[in-house]
Amino acid sequence: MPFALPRRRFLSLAAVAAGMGVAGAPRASAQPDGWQAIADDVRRETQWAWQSYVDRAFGRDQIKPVSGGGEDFFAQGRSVGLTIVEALDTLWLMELDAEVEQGVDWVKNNLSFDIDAPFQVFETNIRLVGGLLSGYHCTGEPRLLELAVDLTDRLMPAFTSSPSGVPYRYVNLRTGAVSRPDTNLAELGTYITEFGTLSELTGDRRYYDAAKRALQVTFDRRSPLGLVPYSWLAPTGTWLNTTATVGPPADSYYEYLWDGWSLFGDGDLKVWYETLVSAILARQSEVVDGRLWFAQVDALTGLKLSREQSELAAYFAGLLAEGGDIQNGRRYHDSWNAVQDRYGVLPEAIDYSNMSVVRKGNLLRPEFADAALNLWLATGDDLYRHRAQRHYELMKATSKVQYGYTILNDVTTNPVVRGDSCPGYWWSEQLKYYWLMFGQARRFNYDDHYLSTEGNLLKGAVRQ
Ligand code: IFL
Repeated sequence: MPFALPRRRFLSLAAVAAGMGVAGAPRASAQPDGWQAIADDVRRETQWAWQSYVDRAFGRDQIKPVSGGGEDFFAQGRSVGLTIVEALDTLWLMELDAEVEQGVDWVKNNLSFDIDAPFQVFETNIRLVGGLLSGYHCTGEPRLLELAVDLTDRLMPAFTSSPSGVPYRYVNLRTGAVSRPDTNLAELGTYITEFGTLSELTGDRRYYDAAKRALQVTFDRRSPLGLVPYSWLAPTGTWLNTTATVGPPADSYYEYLWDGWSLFGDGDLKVWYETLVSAILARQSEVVDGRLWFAQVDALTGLKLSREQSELAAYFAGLLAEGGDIQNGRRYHDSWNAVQDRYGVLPEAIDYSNMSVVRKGNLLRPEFADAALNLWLATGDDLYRHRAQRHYELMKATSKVQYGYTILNDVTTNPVVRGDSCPGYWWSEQLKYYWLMFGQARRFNYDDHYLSTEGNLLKGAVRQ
């Protein structure tokens, strides 16, 4: 049976036309201007870091950029070339075609998912399934799609073994054995764009339906205040706590409600997004010293439980803008920009009641740049390019080491304290966001595109 969901294009522009707050705003474009020098710099840094990865850790999941070794991400001793898969579409958008070929060749000759080890379903989906699909979308290489289908079929027992349809957290890729029934909103609800893309490409609805069911179960069980706690038990599809947050481990659940609507035109998802986000704005938002933040609250009583704000929550500024609420998106990004002004590189978490640092590291996080890109695309306001430029310069000044870019263990000291790891998402996310904002990305459709929570391009590649 062919997969047939109504597609809806130019959604954000339609939202603008519907009077959602930005009518008349100049649209972001890729016209030549003074940004080219910094775009070239981003491309050079990417090429240099890629070469180090090839020289020192090719095929390993991640490079250790200080010591020059490699490390595994999903399972000890079982690297699956995560960095390669994550980097493919970024390299392609930058027209680094020799590097793309090098990566695709490695995947074709080496990558197999017949692995007798439990893999985290969420990370496997957003990083590997998404990376393979975006690589396929950009290059048209059929092996990438074959591998995405094979891998997703191996993930499916996480959904089909659960009576509620809410997926288990881990699945053994070879045996299909599932584990960790205790899960959370992000890990149970961040599938619909990758699985839906796969359903479109294969004509097999099972993927889309499985992803949507988990969203539906959790939406239907929202609290009477319209809030969804973050901790869940997979087989029963019931809450394990009552705390609601827009940060981890809930974050990308909200993204994928909007994204599923944006990509596939599924009106249910739009209603679910709007219902939940209006409850979040009503119950979780708080203004402190003129800055907008989102508290962790009790989903039943609305009581504020914590004013700790994870850096990862910065994505919400961009999501609000994508969903048409430009004003709150701008305000929330302003709040995070105040943190950038105060500390330079953003710490992993702050207490917004007094702007103090709660967690001192920064795992090369992309969320501030992600939100800047989405706000720039929605408003055309160069303010967001300037903020992203500062983000890039701060990263370069603090994270660049001998063999690439590393996470930081403490951003509050001078000099910063460095770790020795380069997460896969760094290749898929901020390098791409910077490039799209600063460069004239000839291979990117600025009017009609989709970037996943991991920055994977699933729509909008311009292939000549
Ligand atoms: O994997 C990344 C992705 O953006 C996500 N969560 C966290 C990571 C980056 O901080 O959805």
